[in-house]
Amino acid sequence: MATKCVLGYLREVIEKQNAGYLVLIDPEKCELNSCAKLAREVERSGVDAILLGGSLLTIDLHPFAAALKTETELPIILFPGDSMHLTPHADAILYTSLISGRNPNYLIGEQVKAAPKIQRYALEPIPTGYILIDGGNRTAVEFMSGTAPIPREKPDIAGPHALAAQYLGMQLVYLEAGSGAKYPVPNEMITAVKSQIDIPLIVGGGIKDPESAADKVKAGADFIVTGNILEKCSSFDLMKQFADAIHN
Ligand code: 1GP
Repeated sequence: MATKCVLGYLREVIEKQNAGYLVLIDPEKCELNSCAKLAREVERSGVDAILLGGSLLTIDLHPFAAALKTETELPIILFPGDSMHLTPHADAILYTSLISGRNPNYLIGEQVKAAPKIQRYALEPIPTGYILIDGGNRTAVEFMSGTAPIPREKPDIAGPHALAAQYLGMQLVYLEAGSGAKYPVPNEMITAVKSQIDIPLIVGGGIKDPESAADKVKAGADFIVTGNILEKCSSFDLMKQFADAIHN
C-alpha cells in the first residue's frame, strides 16, 4: 500500500461500504506459491485487506509478506501471535493486547519486546483490544496464550472489556472465537459489545459461510475475518460471496 495510514483506510472502508472483509493468511498453513496466488484472488474478489499471522509460527515470515506485497495493492496487516512475528514487508500491525486474559505477557510483555522492531521496520501500529470468546472448542490462541476465554453467554462481561479498550485509547476491538472455532462469536454478544463502544469492531473465528458473515455485520460487526474456510477451499467464488455479503 502506497500511503501509510492503514487505520484511516479501514475507517474509510466502513464509511463507504458499511463493513469490511479481512482475510487471514497463516503462513504455517499455506505454501509460499499458493499464498501468492491467493493474494491475487483476494484482491479481485473484493476483500479489503489481508491479515498475516498465526498463533504459532515456526517458519520465516519475511518471504510470505514480501510475496504478498508484490502480488497485491491491498494493505498487508500483521496479526502476530507474539513479538517474533514481525517483518518489514508489511504495512501495519494489529498491535494487540489480549485484554480478556490476565496473562501479563500478552497484556504488555510481548508488546514491549515488539515496539523497537515495529519502529525500526516503520510499521503502522494499530492499537487493538483483543478479546477471546469461547468458541466451543479449545483453540490455538487459548492454549498458546494460557488465558481463559470469556464464556459465550456472557455479553455482560465482554462489553466492559471492549469499553475498557476504548478508554485505554485502543483504536479497534477484535472479538475472537479463535481460528477453527466450532462456533463463531454469538450475534447477541456482537450487538451488546457494539452498543457500548464507538470504535470499529472486528469479529472472527469459526465464520464458515457468507450468510453467517452477513448476520454478524447486521449484529454490529464492522469487519469480518475468515481464515480456515479459505485454507480448506481457497475459491475465488467463495471469497467473492463473502465480500458481497459483508459489503451489502
Ligand atoms: C482467527 O479470526 C480469525 O484469528 C479467523 O478464524 O480461521 O476460524 O476463520 P477462522
